[in-house]
Amino acid sequence: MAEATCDIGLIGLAVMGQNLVLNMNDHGFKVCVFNRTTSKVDEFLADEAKGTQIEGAHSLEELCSKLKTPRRVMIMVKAGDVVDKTIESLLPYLEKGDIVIDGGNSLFTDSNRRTKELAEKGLHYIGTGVSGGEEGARFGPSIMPGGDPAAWPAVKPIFQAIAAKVEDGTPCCDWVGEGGAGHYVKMVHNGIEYGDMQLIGEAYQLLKDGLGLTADEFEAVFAEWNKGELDSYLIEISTTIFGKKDDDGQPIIDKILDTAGQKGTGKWTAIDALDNGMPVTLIGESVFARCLSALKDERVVASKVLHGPKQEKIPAEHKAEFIEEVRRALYCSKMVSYAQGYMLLRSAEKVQGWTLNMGGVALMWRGGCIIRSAFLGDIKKAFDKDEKLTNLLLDDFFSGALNKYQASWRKALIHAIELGVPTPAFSTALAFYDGYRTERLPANLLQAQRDFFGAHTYERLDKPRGEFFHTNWTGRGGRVSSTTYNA
Ligand code: NBP
Repeated sequence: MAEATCDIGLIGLAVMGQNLVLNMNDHGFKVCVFNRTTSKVDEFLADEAKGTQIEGAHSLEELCSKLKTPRRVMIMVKAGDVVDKTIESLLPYLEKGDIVIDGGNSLFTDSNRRTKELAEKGLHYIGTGVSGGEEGARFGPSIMPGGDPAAWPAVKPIFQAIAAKVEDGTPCCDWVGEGGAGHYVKMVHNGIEYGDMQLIGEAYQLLKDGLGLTADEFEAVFAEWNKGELDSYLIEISTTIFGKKDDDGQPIIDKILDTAGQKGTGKWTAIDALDNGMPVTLIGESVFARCLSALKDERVVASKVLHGPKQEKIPAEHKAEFIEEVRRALYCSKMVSYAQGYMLLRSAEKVQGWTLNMGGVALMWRGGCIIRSAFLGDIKKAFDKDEKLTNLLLDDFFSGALNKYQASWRKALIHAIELGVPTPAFSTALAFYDGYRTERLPANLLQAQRDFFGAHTYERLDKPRGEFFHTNWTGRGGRVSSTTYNA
């Protein structure tokens, strides 16, 4: 019988699992590891984990026998059925009070279900988002835990020790909420990441096609942007990417095929937004933009058949002005994207019955993760000022910046249209901004049409909300109207 000396067990020695284990070891926790292909356990112990106190196991039974009770077992495997199968195989070796943690990118509804199913067996479940990729996992990720709150005190010291820290030392990890709340917040994080990346891509293409900037010039422009309002990890790594040369001395960026991949979390965010009736348009457009990029062969054919405007470059004397317009368009669109992401979080609170700490979420995203940025500090301040804030765009700081920059944002888009450069995310952000600030939208006509063809009824400006009217538009319809409900 093995001695139960390990603080935590980790299953899944791929890139995230290995790095999290090494990070836990650095912080003084004794970890026991297991992987389906057990040769990876031996390789890891002989290589990356050599000289550490990390232990290995060749079966789940052995893993569980080496853990102090209550046992803490973290699963870092491919999301989906694999997680359910792994939990199933673990159950015979767990006892009441033990804690199962899923740190992969699981769908939040799976985490809702697993929290309940394990609670029925007397086990505690934590579904946690982990962001920051390989380097984050190794040196400080952003960690977004949810699930069974009873398990949090036992997991908190480990997670907060290994998480990234902001300037004052606060860890980018705190309790998010019950059930799938942690994975939900991670899903929205990933959706926002899709949006940020698409926006940066559109700024790049607009400047490339509009001014013909070279990779070296982009490196300089992005380095400058990274010193101001756009200061962020993604702008920083883009700067490095622009500077990286291939073996022949040419920039690698110019040689990379323009088709984007995706693993599904952006799509989940967009689907959830549709399910909840939330206009999270920028993330939706970002997912579709990746889908369009994947149609490379069709685009090559279409490029020879379909004409755009005669592409005139922006005159050289307007170069600095145009770069600044694009920077402002990027910043304004980013504000809209985050405002939409937070609208989705607000709606999830109502639908799922969670209470999310919005400022706390901004703090968790402030460091360690892919969307980390100075800007998240401003979001945190907005929710510190008013924790019930309905929309970020209504906070003084954000409304002030938008009012100041909106004219430049529009100019950048006018240039995009004139040049024929696709800017789906910039454009949808501006459309949302204009829609959100419009007191009277054309939905009155839409309601009249619905009532005309389907007797769907409408409300009136001159009557209290909740009173529904039907007009016999042609004189031929009956008096019966359709039931009012939202589908
Ligand atoms: P992968 O998502 O590539 O998963 C590989 C791991 O899953 C290996 O340990 C593999 O074991 C195991 N596995 C598979 Br695949 N099928 C299995 C099965 N049927 N039974 C048992 N184990 C199985 O690893 P990752 O990139 O480290 O990501 C782990 C989790 O973290 C995922 O949910 C991912 O979405 C999430 N995540 C990844 C990142 C990132 O940057 N990569 C960032 C944030 C979150 P094997 O060695 O025997 O094949």
